[in-house]
Amino acid sequence: MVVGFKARPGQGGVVGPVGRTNPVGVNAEDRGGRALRGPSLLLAVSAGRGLGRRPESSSSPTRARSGTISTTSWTLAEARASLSTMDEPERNANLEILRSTEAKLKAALKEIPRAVVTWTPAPGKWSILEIVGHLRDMEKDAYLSRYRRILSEEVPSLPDADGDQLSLENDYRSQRLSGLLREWSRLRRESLRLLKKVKLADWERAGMHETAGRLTMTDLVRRHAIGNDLAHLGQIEAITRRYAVLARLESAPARLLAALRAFSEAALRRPPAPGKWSAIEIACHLRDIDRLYAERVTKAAFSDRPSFWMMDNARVSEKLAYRNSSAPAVLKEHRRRRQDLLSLLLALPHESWQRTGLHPTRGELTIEKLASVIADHDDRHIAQIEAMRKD
Ligand code: NI
Repeated sequence: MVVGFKARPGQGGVVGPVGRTNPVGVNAEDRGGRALRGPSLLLAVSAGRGLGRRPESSSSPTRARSGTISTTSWTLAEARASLSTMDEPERNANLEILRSTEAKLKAALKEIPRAVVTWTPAPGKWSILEIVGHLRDMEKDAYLSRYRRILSEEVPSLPDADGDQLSLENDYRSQRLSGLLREWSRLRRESLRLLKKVKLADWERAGMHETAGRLTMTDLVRRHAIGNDLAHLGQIEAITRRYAVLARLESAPARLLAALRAFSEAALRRPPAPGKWSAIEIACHLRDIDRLYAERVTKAAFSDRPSFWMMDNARVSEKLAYRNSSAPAVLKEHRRRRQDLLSLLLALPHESWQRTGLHPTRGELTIEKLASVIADHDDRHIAQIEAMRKD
Protein backbone atom coordinates (compact mmCIF):
# COMPACT_ATOMS: atom_id res chain seq x y z
CA MET A 1 0.00 0.00 0.00
CA VAL A 2 1.18 3.44 -0.88
CA VAL A 3 -0.45 5.23 1.98
CA GLY A 4 -0.41 2.48 4.54
CA PHE A 5 -3.56 3.33 6.44
CA LYS A 6 -5.18 0.77 8.60
CA ALA A 7 -8.94 0.93 8.51
CA ARG A 8 -10.48 0.94 11.92
CA PRO A 9 -13.99 -0.36 12.21
CA GLY A 10 -16.26 2.01 14.04
CA GLN A 11 -14.28 5.06 13.08
CA GLY A 12 -16.68 6.05 10.36
CA GLY A 13 -18.07 8.99 12.28
CA VAL A 14 -19.57 12.05 10.75
CA VAL A 15 -16.98 14.48 9.55
CA GLY A 16 -17.86 17.98 10.57
CA PRO A 17 -16.40 21.22 9.37
CA VAL A 18 -12.97 21.58 10.87
CA GLY A 19 -9.91 23.59 10.15
CA ARG A 20 -11.68 26.80 9.38
CA THR A 21 -9.46 29.78 9.56
CA ASN A 22 -9.82 31.39 12.90
CA PRO A 23 -10.23 35.11 12.38
CA VAL A 24 -9.15 36.06 15.89
CA GLY A 25 -5.80 34.35 15.80
CA VAL A 26 -5.75 33.52 19.49
CA ASN A 27 -3.13 30.91 18.96
CA ALA A 28 -0.44 33.48 18.81
CA GLU A 29 2.25 31.28 20.36
CA ASP A 30 1.89 29.07 17.43
CA ARG A 31 3.11 31.08 14.49
CA GLY A 32 2.05 29.64 11.20
CA GLY A 33 -1.51 29.04 12.35
CA ARG A 34 -1.17 25.34 12.68
CA ALA A 35 -4.19 24.54 14.74
CA LEU A 36 -7.09 22.73 13.12
CA ARG A 37 -10.03 24.26 14.83
CA GLY A 38 -13.48 22.82 15.14
CA PRO A 39 -16.78 24.69 15.36
CA SER A 40 -17.10 24.34 19.13
CA LEU A 41 -13.75 25.96 19.46
CA LEU A 42 -14.78 28.91 17.34
CA LEU A 43 -17.61 29.52 19.78
CA ALA A 44 -15.29 29.21 22.73
CA VAL A 45 -12.87 31.62 21.14
CA SER A 46 -15.41 34.31 20.42
CA ALA A 47 -16.96 33.92 23.86
CA GLY A 48 -13.57 34.24 25.47
CA ARG A 49 -12.65 37.29 23.47
CA GLY A 50 -15.97 38.94 24.10
CA LEU A 51 -15.72 38.55 27.83
CA GLY A 52 -12.12 39.58 27.80
CA ARG A 53 -12.78 43.13 26.67
CA ARG A 54 -13.15 45.64 29.41
CA PRO A 55 -13.79 49.00 27.81
CA GLU A 56 -14.71 50.46 31.17
CA SER A 57 -11.69 49.15 33.03
CA SER A 58 -9.96 52.48 33.50
CA SER A 59 -12.88 54.20 35.15
CA SER A 60 -14.67 51.43 36.97
CA PRO A 61 -12.60 51.43 40.18
CA THR A 62 -13.59 55.02 40.77
CA ARG A 63 -17.23 54.32 40.05
CA ALA A 64 -17.30 51.17 42.08
CA ARG A 65 -15.93 52.72 45.21
CA SER A 66 -16.97 56.38 44.89
CA GLY A 67 -18.49 57.76 48.04
CA THR A 68 -16.70 55.42 50.34
CA ILE A 69 -13.02 55.73 49.56
CA SER A 70 -11.31 58.59 47.80
CA THR A 71 -9.72 57.47 44.53
CA THR A 72 -6.40 59.02 45.41
CA SER A 73 -5.94 56.82 48.45
CA TRP A 74 -6.21 53.68 46.35
CA THR A 75 -3.31 51.34 46.43
CA LEU A 76 -2.26 49.58 43.27
CA ALA A 77 -3.24 46.28 44.84
CA GLU A 78 -6.76 47.54 45.57
CA ALA A 79 -7.19 48.79 42.03
CA ARG A 80 -6.00 45.47 40.70
CA ALA A 81 -8.31 43.54 42.98
CA SER A 82 -11.28 45.56 41.82
CA LEU A 83 -10.52 44.95 38.14
CA SER A 84 -9.84 41.37 38.88
CA THR A 85 -13.23 40.75 40.46
CA MET A 86 -14.89 41.80 37.23
CA ASP A 87 -12.95 39.18 35.30
CA GLU A 88 -13.61 36.45 37.80
CA PRO A 89 -16.35 34.41 36.08
CA GLU A 90 -14.50 34.25 32.78
CA ARG A 91 -11.18 33.56 34.47
CA ASN A 92 -12.69 30.78 36.56
CA ALA A 93 -14.12 29.22 33.39
CA ASN A 94 -10.68 29.35 31.80
CA LEU A 95 -9.03 27.90 34.90
CA GLU A 96 -11.56 25.09 34.77
CA ILE A 97 -10.51 24.42 31.16
CA LEU A 98 -6.87 24.28 32.26
CA ARG A 99 -7.77 21.80 35.01
CA SER A 100 -9.81 19.57 32.69
CA THR A 101 -7.29 19.34 29.84
CA GLU A 102 -5.15 16.55 31.28
CA ALA A 103 -8.07 14.11 31.39
CA LYS A 104 -9.28 15.16 27.92
CA LEU A 105 -5.83 14.91 26.37
CA LYS A 106 -5.16 11.50 27.87
CA ALA A 107 -8.55 10.24 26.72
CA ALA A 108 -7.94 11.55 23.19
CA LEU A 109 -4.48 9.99 22.98
CA LYS A 110 -5.64 6.66 24.37
CA GLU A 111 -8.03 6.23 21.46
CA ILE A 112 -5.42 6.90 18.83
CA PRO A 113 -3.85 4.01 16.90
CA ARG A 114 -0.06 4.02 16.92
CA ALA A 115 0.13 4.72 13.20
CA VAL A 116 -1.73 8.00 13.68
CA VAL A 117 0.69 9.41 16.24
CA THR A 118 3.35 10.38 13.70
CA TRP A 119 1.00 10.83 10.75
CA THR A 120 0.92 14.32 9.22
CA PRO A 121 -2.54 15.35 8.00
CA ALA A 122 -1.23 17.56 5.18
CA PRO A 123 2.14 18.68 3.84
CA GLY A 124 3.97 20.75 6.43
CA LYS A 125 1.47 20.14 9.23
CA TRP A 126 2.29 18.77 12.64
CA SER A 127 1.55 15.22 13.65
CA ILE A 128 -0.07 14.49 17.01
CA LEU A 129 3.38 13.65 18.40
CA GLU A 130 4.61 17.11 17.47
CA ILE A 131 1.53 18.76 18.94
CA VAL A 132 2.17 17.07 22.29
CA GLY A 133 5.83 18.13 22.13
CA HIS A 134 4.62 21.64 21.40
CA LEU A 135 2.21 21.51 24.35
CA ARG A 136 5.07 20.52 26.64
CA ASP A 137 7.32 23.38 25.52
CA MET A 138 4.52 25.93 25.60
CA GLU A 139 3.59 24.86 29.12
CA LYS A 140 7.16 25.50 30.17
CA ASP A 141 8.18 28.56 28.13
CA ALA A 142 4.95 30.30 27.19
CA TYR A 143 2.96 29.82 30.37
CA LEU A 144 4.64 28.56 33.54
CA SER A 145 7.75 30.70 33.20
CA ARG A 146 5.74 33.75 32.15
CA TYR A 147 3.34 33.40 35.10
CA ARG A 148 6.35 33.23 37.41
CA ARG A 149 7.97 36.27 35.88
CA ILE A 150 4.81 38.37 35.86
CA LEU A 151 4.22 37.56 39.52
CA SER A 152 7.77 38.30 40.60
CA GLU A 153 8.94 41.12 38.29
CA GLU A 154 7.43 44.50 37.43
CA VAL A 155 6.01 44.24 33.87
CA PRO A 156 8.70 41.90 32.49
CA SER A 157 9.26 41.69 28.74
CA LEU A 158 8.10 38.36 27.47
CA PRO A 159 9.85 37.10 24.32
CA ASP A 160 7.68 35.37 21.73
CA ALA A 161 7.86 31.59 21.59
CA ASP A 162 8.05 30.28 18.03
CA GLY A 163 6.36 26.87 17.94
CA ASP A 164 7.82 25.88 14.57
CA GLN A 165 11.34 26.71 15.64
CA LEU A 166 10.96 24.78 18.90
CA SER A 167 9.49 21.81 17.07
CA LEU A 168 12.51 21.61 14.82
CA GLU A 169 15.16 22.35 17.42
CA ASN A 170 13.70 20.05 20.07
CA ASP A 171 13.10 17.29 17.52
CA TYR A 172 9.68 16.23 18.75
CA ARG A 173 9.40 13.60 16.03
CA SER A 174 12.15 11.46 17.49
CA GLN A 175 10.65 11.45 20.98
CA ARG A 176 8.18 9.13 22.61
CA LEU A 177 4.61 10.26 23.04
CA SER A 178 4.39 8.81 26.55
CA GLY A 179 7.50 10.71 27.67
CA LEU A 180 6.30 14.02 26.24
CA LEU A 181 2.90 13.55 27.79
CA ARG A 182 4.40 12.76 31.20
CA GLU A 183 6.55 15.91 31.11
CA TRP A 184 3.61 18.01 30.00
CA SER A 185 1.46 16.63 32.83
CA ARG A 186 4.12 17.44 35.39
CA LEU A 187 4.46 21.00 34.08
CA ARG A 188 0.68 21.48 33.88
CA ARG A 189 0.25 20.44 37.50
CA GLU A 190 2.94 22.92 38.43
CA SER A 191 1.09 25.66 36.51
CA LEU A 192 -2.16 24.77 38.27
CA ARG A 193 -0.52 24.82 41.70
CA LEU A 194 0.91 28.23 40.97
CA LEU A 195 -2.36 29.61 39.59
CA LYS A 196 -4.27 28.34 42.62
CA LYS A 197 -2.17 30.55 44.87
CA VAL A 198 -2.55 33.79 42.86
CA LYS A 199 -4.10 36.53 45.02
CA LEU A 200 -7.06 38.43 43.62
CA ALA A 201 -5.10 41.64 43.08
CA ASP A 202 -2.31 39.84 41.27
CA TRP A 203 -4.50 38.74 38.36
CA GLU A 204 -4.03 42.27 36.99
CA ARG A 205 -0.24 42.09 37.12
CA ALA A 206 1.12 42.15 33.57
CA GLY A 207 4.05 41.48 31.30
CA MET A 208 4.87 42.96 27.91
CA HIS A 209 4.71 40.32 25.20
CA GLU A 210 6.98 40.82 22.21
CA THR A 211 4.16 40.60 19.66
CA ALA A 212 0.87 40.57 21.61
CA GLY A 213 1.64 43.62 23.78
CA ARG A 214 0.55 43.94 27.39
CA LEU A 215 -0.76 40.71 28.89
CA THR A 216 -2.19 40.46 32.38
CA MET A 217 -2.26 37.20 34.31
CA THR A 218 -5.95 37.00 33.36
CA ASP A 219 -5.09 37.49 29.67
CA LEU A 220 -2.44 34.81 29.84
CA VAL A 221 -4.84 32.34 31.44
CA ARG A 222 -7.26 33.03 28.58
CA ARG A 223 -4.57 32.37 25.97
CA HIS A 224 -3.52 29.29 27.84
CA ALA A 225 -7.05 27.83 28.03
CA ILE A 226 -8.43 28.84 24.65
CA GLY A 227 -5.53 29.59 22.33
CA ASN A 228 -3.53 26.65 23.62
CA ASP A 229 -5.62 23.92 25.25
CA LEU A 230 -8.85 24.07 23.27
CA ALA A 231 -7.10 24.81 19.98
CA HIS A 232 -4.70 21.89 20.25
CA LEU A 233 -7.30 19.43 21.57
CA GLY A 234 -9.43 20.38 18.55
CA GLN A 235 -6.43 19.90 16.29
CA ILE A 236 -5.78 16.39 17.65
CA GLU A 237 -9.43 15.50 17.19
CA ALA A 238 -9.40 16.81 13.61
CA ILE A 239 -6.26 14.85 12.70
CA THR A 240 -7.78 11.66 14.10
CA ARG A 241 -10.96 12.27 12.13
CA ARG A 242 -9.11 12.95 8.90
CA TYR A 243 -7.01 9.82 9.30
CA ALA A 244 -10.18 7.78 9.86
CA VAL A 245 -11.85 8.98 6.67
CA LEU A 246 -8.71 8.39 4.59
CA ALA A 247 -8.32 4.92 6.10
CA ARG A 248 -11.91 4.12 5.13
CA LEU A 249 -11.23 5.32 1.59
CA GLU A 250 -8.08 3.26 1.34
CA SER A 251 -9.78 0.09 2.56
CA ALA A 252 -12.52 0.13 -0.10
CA PRO A 253 -10.76 -1.73 -2.97
CA ALA A 254 -9.89 -4.67 -0.68
CA ARG A 255 -13.41 -4.74 0.73
CA LEU A 256 -14.90 -4.69 -2.76
CA LEU A 257 -12.59 -7.50 -3.86
CA ALA A 258 -13.55 -9.59 -0.83
CA ALA A 259 -17.24 -9.00 -1.48
CA LEU A 260 -17.04 -9.94 -5.19
CA ARG A 261 -14.90 -13.02 -4.64
CA ALA A 262 -17.82 -14.86 -3.10
CA PHE A 263 -19.91 -14.60 -6.29
CA SER A 264 -20.34 -17.19 -9.01
CA GLU A 265 -19.96 -15.82 -12.55
CA ALA A 266 -23.73 -16.08 -13.08
CA ALA A 267 -24.61 -14.44 -9.76
CA LEU A 268 -22.18 -11.59 -10.47
CA ARG A 269 -24.30 -10.53 -13.46
CA ARG A 270 -27.76 -11.30 -12.09
CA PRO A 271 -29.82 -8.27 -11.08
CA PRO A 272 -31.38 -8.76 -7.62
CA ALA A 273 -34.69 -7.46 -9.03
CA PRO A 274 -35.85 -6.25 -12.46
CA GLY A 275 -34.25 -2.89 -13.26
CA LYS A 276 -31.73 -3.16 -10.37
CA TRP A 277 -27.97 -3.29 -10.78
CA SER A 278 -26.11 -6.58 -10.50
CA ALA A 279 -22.93 -6.83 -8.40
CA ILE A 280 -20.64 -6.23 -11.39
CA GLU A 281 -22.63 -3.14 -12.36
CA ILE A 282 -22.28 -1.73 -8.86
CA ALA A 283 -18.53 -2.37 -8.99
CA CYS A 284 -18.33 -0.43 -12.27
CA HIS A 285 -20.34 2.37 -10.66
CA LEU A 286 -17.86 2.56 -7.76
CA ARG A 287 -14.97 2.70 -10.24
CA ASP A 288 -16.53 5.58 -12.19
CA ILE A 289 -17.67 7.52 -9.13
CA ASP A 290 -14.02 7.70 -8.04
CA ARG A 291 -13.10 9.43 -11.25
CA LEU A 292 -15.99 11.86 -10.83
CA TYR A 293 -14.98 12.67 -7.25
CA ALA A 294 -11.30 13.06 -8.06
CA GLU A 295 -12.40 15.63 -10.61
CA ARG A 296 -14.63 17.38 -8.06
CA VAL A 297 -11.85 17.52 -5.47
CA THR A 298 -9.42 18.93 -8.04
CA LYS A 299 -11.90 21.57 -9.18
CA ALA A 300 -12.75 22.60 -5.62
CA ALA A 301 -9.06 22.75 -4.71
CA PHE A 302 -7.92 24.79 -7.68
CA SER A 303 -10.85 26.98 -8.72
CA ASP A 304 -13.29 29.08 -6.76
CA ARG A 305 -16.57 27.42 -5.83
CA PRO A 306 -16.85 25.44 -9.07
CA SER A 307 -20.17 23.86 -10.06
CA PHE A 308 -20.13 20.06 -10.14
CA TRP A 309 -21.92 18.20 -12.92
CA MET A 310 -24.10 15.21 -12.14
CA MET A 311 -23.29 11.87 -13.62
CA ASP A 312 -26.22 10.16 -15.36
CA ASN A 313 -25.72 6.69 -13.87
CA ALA A 314 -28.21 4.92 -16.15
CA ARG A 315 -26.68 6.36 -19.30
CA VAL A 316 -23.08 5.71 -18.25
CA SER A 317 -23.88 2.10 -17.31
CA GLU A 318 -25.38 1.56 -20.79
CA LYS A 319 -22.62 3.35 -22.69
CA LEU A 320 -19.84 1.54 -20.83
CA ALA A 321 -21.70 -1.80 -20.88
CA TYR A 322 -21.35 -2.27 -17.14
CA ARG A 323 -23.10 -5.66 -17.18
CA ASN A 324 -20.53 -7.19 -19.58
CA SER A 325 -17.46 -5.94 -17.74
CA SER A 326 -14.70 -8.24 -16.51
CA ALA A 327 -14.48 -8.26 -12.72
CA PRO A 328 -10.64 -8.35 -12.48
CA ALA A 329 -10.34 -5.41 -14.89
CA VAL A 330 -12.95 -3.39 -12.99
CA LEU A 331 -11.29 -4.09 -9.64
CA LYS A 332 -7.86 -3.19 -10.98
CA GLU A 333 -9.06 0.12 -12.38
CA HIS A 334 -11.04 0.90 -9.23
CA ARG A 335 -7.92 0.34 -7.11
CA ARG A 336 -5.83 2.56 -9.37
CA ARG A 337 -8.36 5.39 -9.31
CA ARG A 338 -8.70 5.13 -5.55
CA GLN A 339 -4.93 5.49 -5.17
CA ASP A 340 -5.08 8.57 -7.39
CA LEU A 341 -7.80 10.04 -5.21
CA LEU A 342 -5.83 9.36 -2.02
CA SER A 343 -2.64 10.81 -3.48
CA LEU A 344 -4.58 13.90 -4.45
CA LEU A 345 -6.17 14.31 -1.00
CA LEU A 346 -2.86 13.78 0.80
CA ALA A 347 -1.05 16.32 -1.35
CA LEU A 348 -3.54 19.11 -0.70
CA PRO A 349 -2.44 21.91 1.60
CA HIS A 350 -4.32 21.69 4.86
CA GLU A 351 -6.36 24.83 4.15
CA SER A 352 -7.67 23.35 0.90
CA TRP A 353 -9.79 20.83 2.79
CA GLN A 354 -12.18 23.68 3.56
CA ARG A 355 -12.46 24.84 -0.05
CA THR A 356 -15.85 24.19 -1.61
CA GLY A 357 -17.72 23.39 -4.79
CA LEU A 358 -21.42 23.47 -5.61
CA HIS A 359 -23.24 20.18 -5.90
CA PRO A 360 -26.46 20.43 -7.96
CA THR A 361 -28.58 18.81 -5.25
CA ARG A 362 -26.51 18.81 -2.05
CA GLY A 363 -25.42 22.45 -2.28
CA GLU A 364 -22.03 23.76 -1.19
CA LEU A 365 -19.65 20.98 -0.14
CA THR A 366 -16.16 21.22 1.30
CA ILE A 367 -13.45 18.84 0.15
CA GLU A 368 -13.57 17.38 3.63
CA LYS A 369 -17.24 16.65 3.14
CA LEU A 370 -16.62 15.19 -0.32
CA ALA A 371 -14.16 12.73 1.23
CA SER A 372 -16.73 11.50 3.73
CA VAL A 373 -19.44 11.37 1.04
CA ILE A 374 -17.27 8.97 -0.99
CA ALA A 375 -16.51 6.83 2.08
CA ASP A 376 -20.23 6.60 2.91
CA HIS A 377 -21.01 5.79 -0.72
CA ASP A 378 -18.43 2.95 -0.66
CA ASP A 379 -19.95 1.51 2.50
CA ARG A 380 -23.48 1.63 1.14
CA HIS A 381 -22.70 -0.09 -2.15
CA ILE A 382 -20.35 -2.68 -0.69
CA ALA A 383 -23.01 -3.60 1.88
CA GLN A 384 -25.51 -3.86 -0.98
CA ILE A 385 -23.22 -6.33 -2.81
CA GLU A 386 -22.63 -8.32 0.37
CA ALA A 387 -26.38 -8.75 0.83
CA MET A 388 -26.91 -10.30 -2.65
CA ARG A 389 -27.26 -13.97 -3.55
CA LYS A 390 -23.84 -15.27 -4.46
CA ASP A 391 -24.59 -18.61 -6.15
NI1 NI B 1 -24.14 5.21 -5.93
